[in-house]
Amino acid sequence: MDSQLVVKRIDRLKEEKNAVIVAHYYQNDEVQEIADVVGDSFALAKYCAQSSKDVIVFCGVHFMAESANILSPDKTVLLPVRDAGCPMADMADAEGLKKLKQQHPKAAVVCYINTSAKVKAESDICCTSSNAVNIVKSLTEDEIIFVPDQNLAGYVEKKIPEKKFIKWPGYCITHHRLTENDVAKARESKPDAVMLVHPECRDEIVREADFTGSTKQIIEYASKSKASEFIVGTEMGILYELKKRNPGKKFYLLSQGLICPNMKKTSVKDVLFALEKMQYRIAVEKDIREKAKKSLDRMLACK
Ligand code: CIZ
Ligand code: SF4
Repeated sequence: MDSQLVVKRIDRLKEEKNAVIVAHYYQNDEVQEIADVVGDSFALAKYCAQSSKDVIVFCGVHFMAESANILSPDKTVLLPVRDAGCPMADMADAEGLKKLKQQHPKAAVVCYINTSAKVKAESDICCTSSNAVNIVKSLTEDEIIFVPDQNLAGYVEKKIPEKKFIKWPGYCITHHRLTENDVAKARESKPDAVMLVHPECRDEIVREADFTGSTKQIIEYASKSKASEFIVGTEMGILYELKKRNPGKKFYLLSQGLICPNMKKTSVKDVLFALEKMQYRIAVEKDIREKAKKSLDRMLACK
């Protein structure tokens, strides 16, 4: 089917079903182009909750669609590709977390938004890469169980050394594989560029960067900056929004390996099939959903 026809059909089905399409910054360019809103996982989940639409097509990975469902249980949330998951979120399980909590009964449990609903349900408060430092600072507990990203946990720990961190040994396969050699090569080839990286990268990388932040913070930083060239150390999909907002600036990927295969699974055709067949519905079980919502609500109240 010709791509214009696909887009026309999507538009018609969107009207018919009172649907909205949201896409994460890491999605394929074509998907970001047809989306009604593009953002990070938390901004999208919040957007969905206040939207008047009945159906949300969530172009992202599983935990993001779950978060949208947790915040708007009355809406139909569709994930266009059933097996689009986040390997880092899959590294943490609720049973393991329960055991860890028993070993550290005084610790507060902070879960990164990149977790399953079941893990969120076992946590005291959720965080994103934008607000992780503020969230941990707001807690009275001296001990923190941080799940699942060891790199984000280490980043927060450095800013709040007075607290003791028990770090779940998870990591993002895409960000974790960046090496100091990648950084050295990128610096050498673009010596005047400002280096922006995500806190899911290892400490060796973060230490070398000019700025570390979430996707949203990287986009804001680059858009405000007077510099004209940037090396970007996060998933390549972000380049679409960076270039769109900053047509006069140049962006280079820190490494060609910065691709999240799961984020790239969704195509425009999958969005069409999602709307045609109303697939794949993401609906978290009620008791898990309600418990998980507490950790998200507590994060919302914290800001
Ligand atoms: O929370 C998100 O959307 C992710 C995975 C990254 C970020 O920095 O926004
Ligand atoms: Fe998960 Fe990393 Fe992919 Fe984000 S980029 S969805 S953290 S694997």
